[in-house]
Amino acid sequence: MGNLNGKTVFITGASAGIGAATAFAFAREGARLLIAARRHEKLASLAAELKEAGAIAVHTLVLDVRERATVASAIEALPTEWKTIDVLVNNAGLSRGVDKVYEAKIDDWEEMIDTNVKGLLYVTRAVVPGMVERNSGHIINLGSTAGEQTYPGGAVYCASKAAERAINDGLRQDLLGTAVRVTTVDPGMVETDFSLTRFRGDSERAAKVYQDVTPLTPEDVAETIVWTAARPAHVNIARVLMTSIDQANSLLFNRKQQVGTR
Ligand code: 8X3
Repeated sequence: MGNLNGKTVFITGASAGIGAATAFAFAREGARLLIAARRHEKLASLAAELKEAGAIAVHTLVLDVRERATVASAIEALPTEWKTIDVLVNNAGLSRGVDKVYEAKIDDWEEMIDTNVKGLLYVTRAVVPGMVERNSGHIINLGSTAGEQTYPGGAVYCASKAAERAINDGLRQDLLGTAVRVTTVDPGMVETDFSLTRFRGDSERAAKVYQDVTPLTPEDVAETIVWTAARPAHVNIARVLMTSIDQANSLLFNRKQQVGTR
């Protein structure tokens, strides 16, 4: 698919879910992978598997995107051969809780906004100047159907994804006149640890989210991400909004053949 062979792809939140699936999808294209996440052990085992899957080289970066100073210094300190980033996949993100705004834990808000909005910005700020200088590159942000339509209990998570969409659109305008591309890939329900994280390890509650419905898989999203990156250099896919066949939008699902809300 396109010529991604030998391209350096930087993926945040790469240790699991969509991030890990995206790393494998780029590995199969013969990319060089710079994988970042908070958990070192996960990254180390993933690195070996990615090489087996076809990655030309893999470099791991233990990184919490919420740490502004560390993000800047870690990217600045990358070995020379990893400094030329061709594709940045801003995937790190999470949700916490489904509480009503007037009852929610403020720490949950901080974590979502710090990761999904500020973290994405910190990484973007550190990586994009090099792309502009080289007049080459592609930023692919992970948005969500949640950024397009808010659902009950999701106000702050949805707000963080609406912010991602605004940043994506603003960045594309800021980069007009350069050859740097900007894309947001906005999936609906994807079966990952997303709900387990949202419900802080309550697996029964998390499983209910995917009950009687066929969600997207991380691989579905990963393939779409790689497809956007593999378009010819003059083609910028601005946005891909994608759901499984059992989801119409943020609010409407087909569960057990009965159309209903979340
Ligand atoms: C994840 C989609 O609807 O579960 O971004 O919030 S949803």
